[in-house]
Amino acid sequence: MVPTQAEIDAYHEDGAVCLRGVIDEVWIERLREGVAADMAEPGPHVEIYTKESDPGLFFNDFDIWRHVPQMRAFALEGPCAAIAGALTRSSAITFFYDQIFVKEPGTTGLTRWHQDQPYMAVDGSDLCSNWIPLDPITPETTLEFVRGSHRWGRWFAPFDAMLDGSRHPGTVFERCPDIEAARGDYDIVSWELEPGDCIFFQGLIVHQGRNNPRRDVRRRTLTHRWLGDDARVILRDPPAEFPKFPTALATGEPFDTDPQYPVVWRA
Ligand SMILES: O=C(O)CCC(=O)C(=O)O
Repeated sequence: MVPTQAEIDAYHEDGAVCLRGVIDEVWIERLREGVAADMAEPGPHVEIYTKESDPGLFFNDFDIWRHVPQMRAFALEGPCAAIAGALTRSSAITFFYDQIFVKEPGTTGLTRWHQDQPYMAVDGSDLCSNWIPLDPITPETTLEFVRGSHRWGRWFAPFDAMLDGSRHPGTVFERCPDIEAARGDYDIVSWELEPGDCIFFQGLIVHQGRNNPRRDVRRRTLTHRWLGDDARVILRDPPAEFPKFPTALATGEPFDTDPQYPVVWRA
């Protein structure tokens, strides 16, 4: 699948674009198997945000491709790296990591308004994520974006709202405004999706993942983080949350000099 010029323009202008029918049913079924395998035997960094007494279950895991073969095959051989390459107009795409968000029926865990890139030791504008639903997504369960916010030139402090509410203690980032309290002031965009559809978005766009108040459908989603031409390591103090696994890379280096971050696509 090659994005159209209009889709490439939307990615740059809006910061997020929804591409329809880009992942076939065979991949979707393998990814569902991959989620089940990871939930049965999660990786070392898994986080469960719901408490025993909460309704539903909010399960979040990272770097699943390292221990689940279906996730590895999809990351390295699936269609998303090429799409990220076209959208970022890069000559090569390096795979940073994958992440799953499972919100079982009745889960009240919002993934609150945030930017992704401040959580990562990544500098540059060619950090591109994709969000792949494995269940139908409706307005109440979707991912929402503040259109064009990746061009604000602002970096918002990471926070651990879902675990303990703590915020990044450094001073390099400013605090994210309370977008939820003033939704009408922002140009918020979202889509309804079917399995096979995929949203691609830029690393600095402000976004929020909704709950799963529905009783009849699970909300299983898979995200990949792709690094295009200008992405470089930036080490901050305190260190970024990602990468989770240690690396010897230094500020200014491209990620692909560490084999943990394979180049998976070239133009
Ligand atoms: O699915 C969600 O709730 C949040 C997803 C997200 O924030 C991301 O993939 O960056």
